[in-house]
Amino acid sequence: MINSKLAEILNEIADMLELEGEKYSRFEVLAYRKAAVTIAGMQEDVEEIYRKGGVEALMELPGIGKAMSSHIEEYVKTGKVAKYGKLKKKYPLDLAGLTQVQGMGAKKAFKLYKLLGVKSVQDLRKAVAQHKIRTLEGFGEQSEAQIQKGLAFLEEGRGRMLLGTALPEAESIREKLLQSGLVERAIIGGSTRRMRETVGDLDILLISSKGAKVMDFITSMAEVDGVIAKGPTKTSVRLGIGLNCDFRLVEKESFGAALQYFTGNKDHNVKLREIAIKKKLKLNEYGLFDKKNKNLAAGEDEEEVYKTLGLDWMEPEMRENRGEIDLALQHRLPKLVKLEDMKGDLHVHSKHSGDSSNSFDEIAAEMKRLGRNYAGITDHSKSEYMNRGLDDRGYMKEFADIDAANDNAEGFRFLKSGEVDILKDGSLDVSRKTLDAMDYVLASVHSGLKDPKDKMTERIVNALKSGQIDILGHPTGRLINEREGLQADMDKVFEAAKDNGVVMEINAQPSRLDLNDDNIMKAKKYGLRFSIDTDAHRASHLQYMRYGVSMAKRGWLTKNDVVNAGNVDAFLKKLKK
Ligand code: DGT
Ligand code: CA
Ligand code: CA
Ligand code: ZN
Repeated sequence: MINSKLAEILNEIADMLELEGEKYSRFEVLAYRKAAVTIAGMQEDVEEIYRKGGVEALMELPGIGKAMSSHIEEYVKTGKVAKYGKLKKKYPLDLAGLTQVQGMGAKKAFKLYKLLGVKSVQDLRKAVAQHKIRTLEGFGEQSEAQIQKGLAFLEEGRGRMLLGTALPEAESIREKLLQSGLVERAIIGGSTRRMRETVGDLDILLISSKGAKVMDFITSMAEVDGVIAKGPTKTSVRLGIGLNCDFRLVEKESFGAALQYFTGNKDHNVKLREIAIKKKLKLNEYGLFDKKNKNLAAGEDEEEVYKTLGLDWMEPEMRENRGEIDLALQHRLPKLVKLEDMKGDLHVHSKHSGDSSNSFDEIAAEMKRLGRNYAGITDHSKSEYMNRGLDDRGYMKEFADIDAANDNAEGFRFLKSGEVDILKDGSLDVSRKTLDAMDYVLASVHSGLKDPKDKMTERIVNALKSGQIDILGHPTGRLINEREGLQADMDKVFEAAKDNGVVMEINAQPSRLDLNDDNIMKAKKYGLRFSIDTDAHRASHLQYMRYGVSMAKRGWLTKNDVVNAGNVDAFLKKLKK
């Protein structure tokens, strides 16, 4: 899948156009950024779209016009974008890498390149270590410390890729393998199957009677950049998107055991193996063997492995050795919420405010396609002036439009809401009257994310206590691999939420996944309820629901814990409670 590489190129073009200054309008730069966001957020391969429907099909994508589609066509055909190459000669620094450092924009990066010759993240690390930045004009000690912090944060997430990037890639590789006619089964295992928020490498299990041909097919795939190891049963490759992928060929009679083993995680497996040993059995990736070396779990399903050991089968999301094995032994596993339970989405942006291109029609059509039948429209409030957030009049006008849309929409319901900013003192950015006109209120913190912990805690707790909030949006404000998010005493936040009946959001954007699994478990202990929302800014984002549901599963949530798992009447009734 070329999406993430292409998005990176378009983004870097935008960076370089910005550096070019007045020669290019803000509008042009924005066009590249918009296209990059669209492409990076797509679950389908743009190459496929182009091959099936040509430039016309590309131009139907939001934010993709004539210029962008011709860049995509060029990239598919030649593997290059000429405009990128030309600009790159003038700006020979790794802007994509450098701008990943928190607080580092293209202009700052270019300045450091001109002054110190910094071309890469590695160079930047050296410059910081040698304290070369603090003495530069316009930088100083504080700014050097900030860059250092950004680098440390980047290091933490190094080599781990967002699930939202890794999973579509894995699925597209799996699809190609199945279509090749060379394999009978292909299953994605490892952390990707467990739906961890980030993935270290992909693990794909295969059954095939044409082993050698399969391995040749794999190493010749367009997605593959380099071959790390190639053997009859195991091949490891480096993918172009910057991730490794392990392929393992498995015998039919070992498939269930292999799938269990390669799904992990490691600690879960170790614990399972101990249980086997206690039963005088041997568990490994080939099977579950008794003393006579007979395979007791020689099926294609991993359920047999669990059953034979006396455990109930459990969903991969639970397999993190956090107590799930004991529950499975006692046949007390929770019945986890499912993607199909999700009938509504309570955090959806529309083009009534500035950072979204969704029309109501597009939202309804895509959600119906996905089997959902109601959407809460949550456009930003006025403090988000960059996104042309709405003032009270703006909301009232939007609510009138929602009434009209509901009159026309068949089998679909829009709810009136807003993503209301929680201001510094914990008050809300919208008048009481407007809040009263909403079906429910979603409120989030978007500013001052670096404020000290006690100040931030007070701000959020004050907002929760106001009695005006129904849902707290993306509660920690983190962006995985980009920024840590706000610092708050989550115990105090959850306590205040419980006292005031506020629902916690699980934001399903792949870079947010906020709350995360640990916080979900913690919040559930406080007796809180949750909403799982896509925070869609484009219709294609509505597909992110699966990441949010998996995060909920990783936090062991059931359908009952989730206010929008079910129809709209059930949700509105739950709100009143
Ligand atoms: P990742 O790739 O870091 O995101 O995480 P995983 O869980 O995909 O880990 P990976 O790719 O190293 O290994 C895939 C699975 O193989 C892992 O989830 C469990 C199993 N596995 C790996 N190493 C061991 C081991 O030393 N012992 C046992 N019992 N299982 C292992
Ligand atoms: Ca892995
Ligand atoms: Ca692996
Ligand atoms: Zn937000």
